[in-house]
Amino acid sequence: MTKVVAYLGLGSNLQTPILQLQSARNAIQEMDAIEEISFSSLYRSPPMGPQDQPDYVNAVMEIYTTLEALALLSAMQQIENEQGRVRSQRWGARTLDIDILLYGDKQIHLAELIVPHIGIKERAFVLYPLFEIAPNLVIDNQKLIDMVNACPLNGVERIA
Ligand code: ROI
Repeated sequence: MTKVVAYLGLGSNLQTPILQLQSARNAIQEMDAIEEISFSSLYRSPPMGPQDQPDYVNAVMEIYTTLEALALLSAMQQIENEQGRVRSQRWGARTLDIDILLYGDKQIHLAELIVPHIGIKERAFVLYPLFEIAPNLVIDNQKLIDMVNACPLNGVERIA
């Protein structure tokens, strides 16, 4: 089985977000088909989208996985659901969101999964934690550091 390096973006703004992320990290670590390589600091970030919702806590996790991309996606959705994720309003508050940001250097264009994740470039709450743990990444021929330098922090701050 080949081991792929993947990056996951985690976010929560309900039900004690820091605990949501810690519990998601534990659940991911416990999977046989996944091995944690690194986990970024936690970052507090103002909501992107509707502003009448609490601030988010975001982080990025680097893993080895033997799961295919779609199997990884459904495993992450299962963890979201186990932690009480309810999909109500588009871009609304959520207890837990786990996005596949990168899956090796694969380009995936399926209805249910687009990788590299489309939001990476514009989202400070993804770029800054990703840069913290993988400063030398190149995504679609563009250096991550250049994306970071082109993206203002927009209120994102590392939680001490
Ligand atoms: N905004 C922030 N700051 N962090 C998120 O993780 C996040 N996730 C989302 C939307 C609703 C787009 N806004 C977000 O899905």
